[in-house]
Amino acid sequence: MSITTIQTQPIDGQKPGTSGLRKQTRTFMEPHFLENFVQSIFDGIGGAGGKTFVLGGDGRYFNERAAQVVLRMAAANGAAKVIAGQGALLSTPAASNLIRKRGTDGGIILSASHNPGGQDGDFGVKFNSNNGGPAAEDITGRIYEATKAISEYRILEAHDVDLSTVGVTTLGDMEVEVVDPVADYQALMEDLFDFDALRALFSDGFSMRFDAMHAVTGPYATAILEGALGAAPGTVINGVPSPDFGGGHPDPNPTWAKELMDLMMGPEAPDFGAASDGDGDRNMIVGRGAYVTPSDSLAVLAANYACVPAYEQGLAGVARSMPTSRAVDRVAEKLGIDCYETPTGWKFFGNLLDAGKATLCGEESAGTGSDHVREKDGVWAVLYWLSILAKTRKSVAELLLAHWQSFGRNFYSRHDYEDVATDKANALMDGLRSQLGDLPGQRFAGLTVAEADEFAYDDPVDGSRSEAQGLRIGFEGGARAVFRLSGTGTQGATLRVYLENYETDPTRLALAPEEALASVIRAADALAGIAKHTGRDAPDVTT
Ligand code: VG1
Ligand code: CO
Repeated sequence: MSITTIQTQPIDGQKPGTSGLRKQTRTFMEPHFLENFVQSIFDGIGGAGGKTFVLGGDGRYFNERAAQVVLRMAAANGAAKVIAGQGALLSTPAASNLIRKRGTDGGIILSASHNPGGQDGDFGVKFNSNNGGPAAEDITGRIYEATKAISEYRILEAHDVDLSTVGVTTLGDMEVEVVDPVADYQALMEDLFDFDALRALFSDGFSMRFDAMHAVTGPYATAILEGALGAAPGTVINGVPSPDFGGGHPDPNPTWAKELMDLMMGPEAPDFGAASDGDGDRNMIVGRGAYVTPSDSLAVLAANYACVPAYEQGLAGVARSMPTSRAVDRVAEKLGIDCYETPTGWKFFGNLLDAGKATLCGEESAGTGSDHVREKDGVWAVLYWLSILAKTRKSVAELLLAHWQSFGRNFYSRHDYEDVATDKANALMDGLRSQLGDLPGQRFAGLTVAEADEFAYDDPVDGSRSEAQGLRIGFEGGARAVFRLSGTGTQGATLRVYLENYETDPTRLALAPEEALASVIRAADALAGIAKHTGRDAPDVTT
């Protein structure tokens, strides 16, 4: 087998976004596109020589082809070993776990996460560091610099590695170990949770539905819920990963997981419902007739830490992304622990978790996780909820109401305007940014602005600063609107408007979110001119 050095040129647009590099699948399949980026990862981390990496992906179209390219390039770049999931599959949290458990130098995850897959969908590549978490901004910055300077890449000429069977083989001088994608992850879950208590819940007749959305969590949820915990066969639906996610959009929210939502809001609803995304790091939680917003979910998990063996000694602290509602802040206050506010994207939690400052983290985009790995973790969140339900034997609706009665309710919604022309989205953000200083004291749709700024984050662990992380407007009375542009889309710009209103009046806790948020929705449009700039009179997706 020989190593070939291929001459290449920088390709525009290889800047990693919120979570790695995401592009349309067809773009990734263009000549040199994947190879340039993979070589730039190796160059950006100071070379692959002698290193060990984890490799896996969410099973979308091009997953296995891309995995073979990464293997040949890792071998040609002198890597000592790659640990790959069988069939090139690994959920993102399972990859994070393997990186940590096996003490590797990092890992490459092939996924565009919640973006649709298939030849006409999206693909993505992400590098995770040796702590198991998404590479921090200094590393993604070096990878991006490498994409702009690249002139050649190295690849081994070889046949495909057989990834279909567990075991150890070689590729050139590099060792390839193919592992069961589920086993180590399941063992970790058994360490964290009381599986006996969960088994007892199911054997007492508790019913649930887990929608894997034809994505990577199918094998994990089936092995853990139906296998280890004895949930009824059929608990996991859409449980076989498919290259185009069954033609669906593997984003677990009320819009894209409509099948599950309809079931949970109807007469045949089981006790509990959950869904996960393409790569298994997101979760949606829904009880019978009760949808749980991700922001509320984080707050409920934090408040009920004593229901899980791994956390019953107490939480070191909690962290949430800036646009996530402040429901968890109130729990932290009551528990007397720190609450950190970070920019959007899981990479910003890494330092807090590594330093032992935070135990639980969460994002409004259906991501919750803890210090057990360095990624958000969908199946983990489901097992955490099940632990609370097993311990309290209350319904989701009862738990939520009790939570709001003691902490107040942070009504919350996110409005997404997708595929907006980039110049129009930028004009909206620039226009709003330029007014920030003058907004306090002004009234919009009946609400008075109390404060307005552009969020910047100073990492309390390494002192790094991340600027321009979203525009936030606080109103008198506690309502808030946040504006930012997505960093995971592949077409045009996606404007995200995050809306929040805080309520403590016991007679108003059960209001419909649209009603409780009506004034802040109007105020957000009035001050940013959403309709005027985008030409849209309603969001494409509301979560
Ligand atoms: C979105 C979410 C963010 C999440 C990111 C990756 O980013 O808002 O909270 O961390 O996706 O999630 P953006 O920049 O589009 O708003 V995943 O599950 O797609 O890796
Ligand atoms: Co994801």
